Amino acid sequence: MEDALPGPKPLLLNLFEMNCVSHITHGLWRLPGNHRHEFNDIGYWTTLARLAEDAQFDAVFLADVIGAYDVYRDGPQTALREGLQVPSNDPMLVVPAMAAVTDHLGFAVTFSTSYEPPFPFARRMSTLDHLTKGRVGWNVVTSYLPSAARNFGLPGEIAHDERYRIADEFMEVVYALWEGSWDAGAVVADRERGVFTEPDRVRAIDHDGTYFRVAGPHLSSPSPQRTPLVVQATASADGIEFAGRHAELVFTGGPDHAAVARTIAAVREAAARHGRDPRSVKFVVQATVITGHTESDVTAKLAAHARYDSLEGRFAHASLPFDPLAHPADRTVGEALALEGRADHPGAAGLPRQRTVGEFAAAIARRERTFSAVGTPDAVVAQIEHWLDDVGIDGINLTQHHSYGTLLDFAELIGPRLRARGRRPEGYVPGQTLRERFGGAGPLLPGEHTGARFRRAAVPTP
Ligand SMILES: Cc1cc2nc3c(=O)[nH]c(=O)nc-3n(C[C@H](O)[C@H](O)[C@@H](O)COP(=O)(O)O)c2cc1C
Repeated sequence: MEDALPGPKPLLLNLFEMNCVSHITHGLWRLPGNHRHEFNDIGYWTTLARLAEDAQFDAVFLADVIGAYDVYRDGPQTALREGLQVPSNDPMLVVPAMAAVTDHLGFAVTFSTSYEPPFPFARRMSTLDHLTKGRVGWNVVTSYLPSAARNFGLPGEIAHDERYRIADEFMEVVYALWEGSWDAGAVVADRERGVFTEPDRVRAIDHDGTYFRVAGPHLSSPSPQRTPLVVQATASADGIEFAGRHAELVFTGGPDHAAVARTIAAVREAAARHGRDPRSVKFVVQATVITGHTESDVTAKLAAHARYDSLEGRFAHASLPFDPLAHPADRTVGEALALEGRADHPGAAGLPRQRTVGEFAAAIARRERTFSAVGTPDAVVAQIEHWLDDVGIDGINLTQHHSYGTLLDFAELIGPRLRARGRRPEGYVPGQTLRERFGGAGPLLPGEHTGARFRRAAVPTP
């Protein structure tokens, strides 16, 4: 008998969030009926989580930054006025609220390896993994804002390659704590003998490295996944190598589909070099979906977005080292930079100096996301299937233009069509950890993963 044909490739589906009013949709917090400004209220998060679980999303993916955007116009004023990722709150702290009102929804939380030490972070993640019964992932980032470095006592940003060296050692420490410090079965909770934990099944890690010295033992007992699902946001050469060693899910992007396909191939090659199954690494991209019952519904949504979109928010988010609004449109970007004394600013390196300021600003104003599906539900589904089958991504982080409208539109118009076409599962698998949801064979890191080397040989039960 011939092997059965494989079914259609399924879509991994995350809702993209940030604990702030304006994440990546500049100015749209003002859209009528948008609840984004309620992010300080725990009710915003519990409502969001319930809706996301009703819509059978795999996870809420929480981005984060640890400094204000202050390059544009030499200060944080524009970011503050626009609500651009400031004010913003800690992403980890909203997870228990969302977990308490859901049973299946996962949570991928961003945390940077560059500034805060690994020991307390490992404990916080273990706590979340326990409280959620294994529904958390960690989006490993190395950060990119110079302002973040200054918040942690450094004069400026750490060089890109060094950030990744720190990140590698950070991973060694947390793997040792999560995978190696406690044996399975160390906690016996034996009332008769008065023993809660068998002391000889827990040990120090005694890490003594270039950037960190951590004694251990880990303070948390092993959580359902031990190491939470390792996610990483990257598109650079250093990042690709790191992803090959560590990432189980890569959040990536690029200027076009071909660039993203190249990154996917490069990470898979790096994973194979590190002895891992290249197909075990999955890829998600940030995606825009704007849909409605009819073409005119879609047109109306686009018109509302155009009305509220903020160009200054986009400039501040892009950390432009000059102000296009302060120059005549026919001046070149190079001339504008020189006039502002910014020709040698690090942020000016990739700017198109020959273009006029007017053309440059217009390009930023109409900048489309690399993955953008706008139209009737059938057209959107066809686009998503093209991304899965032809570009090679595995899933999306859905950009929210409107809370909770974006989610409700997807739930009503796109989710059922994806399920009918075999692109989404029919419901959740009870008790599944986030690692299993994203393709893992079990709740723990696979044996060939870099982190599994930190496991101690199983101790036989006496
Ligand atoms: C798709 C994508 C999403 C990212 N999201 C975040 C984020 O939420 N917070 C953050 O500090 N950095 C984020 N980063 C940047 C990372 O911090 C990364 O360390 C930075 O150096 C850019 O990645 P790369 O240089 O390895 O491509 C993101 C990067 C990419 C490519």
